[in-house]
Amino acid sequence: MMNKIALVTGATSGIGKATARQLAEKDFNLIITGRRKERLEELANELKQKYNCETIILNFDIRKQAEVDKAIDGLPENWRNIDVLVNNAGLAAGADPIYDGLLDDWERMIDTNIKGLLYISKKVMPFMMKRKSGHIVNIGSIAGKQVYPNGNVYCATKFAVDALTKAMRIDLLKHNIRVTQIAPGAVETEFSIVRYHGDKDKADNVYKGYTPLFAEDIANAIVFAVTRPAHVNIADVLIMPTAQANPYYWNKKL
Ligand code: NDP
Ligand code: 8X3
Repeated sequence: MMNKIALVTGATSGIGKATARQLAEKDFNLIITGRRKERLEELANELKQKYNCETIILNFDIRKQAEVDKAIDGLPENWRNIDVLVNNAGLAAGADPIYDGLLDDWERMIDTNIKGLLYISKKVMPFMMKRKSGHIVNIGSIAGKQVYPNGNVYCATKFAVDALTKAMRIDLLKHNIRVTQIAPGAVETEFSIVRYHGDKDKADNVYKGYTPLFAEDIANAIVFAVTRPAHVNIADVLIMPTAQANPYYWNKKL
């Protein structure tokens, strides 16, 4: 029997990369996406060597609908039987009061976290609907459950992911497609370096005084969700470090 196929967006780093590794370990074949092509190539080689995993690399910017369409249209026929879509690619850009926010940051977040997720889902859902089978996992955030100071537009994009997850679950119900949201708190990845526009000191500061989550912790939850029996849908999982109660309350030892 053919191995299952998972498409993981944003697999060049952090949660997406850890998820690709753990799915390969569970015998999935993988379609991995991102803008940094060399990283995708390195990961594909690693997965082949360690797990004998067949991998297809799709190198595109998820904000560009034409690039998304071209990449998915170019998939070989037998790779269109995608069992699992992990909508992970995303970012925060900036952490300023809304009146100081940069338009470019806002547009990057809206275009990636909301529109990018929609573009790729629009292309993959028909494959799943045709087979009356599939599982979509959207990576939301604690920021999509509670708004916090200076989180404004990032929080709005993750509230949108929360809403889209619920909406997908309703509309895809009759097509037998499972929809899961995994909503992490603080995970140490490249996330904060991106958010603070490359300022490593500011990024490091986010994870000081406590043990944050690691990308592998979130990958564990994703793999758990997508390996449940066919009649079980893990709908929504909020995961935080033990030292975080919500966006406001922390047990930091500084
Ligand atoms: P990383 O910065 O480590 O990884 C982000 C991934 O998204 C990279 O692979 C990046 O690939 C990809 N990506 C970003 N923009 C684009 C784009 N325009 N086109 C294609 N791919 C893109 O961060 P995380 O692993 O932490 O983030 C993954 C997801 O988890 C995001 O949706 C984030 O919002 C969410 N999240 C993260 C939390 C955290 O604390 N870290 C907490 C809650 C949610 P490349 O740059 O190569 O294109
Ligand atoms: C990332 C977690 O708390 O920085 O989504 O918004 S947080």
